[in-house]
Amino acid sequence: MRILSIQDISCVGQCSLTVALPVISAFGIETSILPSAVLSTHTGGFSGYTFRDLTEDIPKIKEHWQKEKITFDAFYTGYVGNKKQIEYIFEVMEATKKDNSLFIVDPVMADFGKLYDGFDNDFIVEMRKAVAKSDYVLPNVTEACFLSDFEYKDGVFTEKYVEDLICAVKELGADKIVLKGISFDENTIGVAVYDGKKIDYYLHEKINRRMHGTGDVFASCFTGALLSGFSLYDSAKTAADMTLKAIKSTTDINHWYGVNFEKIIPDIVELFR
Ligand code: PXL
Repeated sequence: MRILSIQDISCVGQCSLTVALPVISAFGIETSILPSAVLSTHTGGFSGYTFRDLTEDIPKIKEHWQKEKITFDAFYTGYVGNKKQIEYIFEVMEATKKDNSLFIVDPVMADFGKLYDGFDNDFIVEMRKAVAKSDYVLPNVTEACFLSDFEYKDGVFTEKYVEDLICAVKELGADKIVLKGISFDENTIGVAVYDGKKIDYYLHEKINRRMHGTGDVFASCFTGALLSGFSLYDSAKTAADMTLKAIKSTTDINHWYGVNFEKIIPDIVELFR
């Protein structure tokens, strides 16, 4: 079993590949990487970060892999630096996929009602194509709204709002959807899991603290669990539990830029003991 994770390297910041690589590896899964860019830090809260765009390396990397007959059982994409990369990612997948390789898309681009630095409408249009090709898509509510042109609402939702939003993402061509950041009251938060037929919820305690990198911890745990044979619902539940534990492990109030996901690595290893 070998997976390819495609996202940036933020040298400091506990996100993207510096999370995916250790977390998925802890599940015992060989994790290859395709860095979309190298940044000195992530873009959420630091200023003056460097950004080395690796777009033009992608076709050359693909050609080499093709020559070496390297293939992957699954692809997991996260933060992608620009819309051209999405097109290149499709080419990489075409060249290196097997008959039944899985495509997991975390459409990283926004949170709390706002696009991250550097993203625009053209990027959203391109990301919709990735969602349409995906087997599993893992948006937060903001990303789901941008992708499906749905009205964004903050805070506590109604079931009708969540169901309509999932329907709107499904209309983009998504197959299975895990919608993150669902809350029906002040004290709980969790995920809505759509398996193609019905929606199930997994709700847990809500920590009232905005943290960076939690989406990447969730997506990496989800991917690791799914590829380890967990069901869709159990993968989402495991990912939510692990993410909550990583948040709770981040006890230093000044540690604002990420979560101490390192503390969940022993739990992941323990899952398969
Ligand atoms: O955690 C998502 C993420 C990944 N990579 C970079 C980011 C962000 C969120 O801000 O800036 C570079």
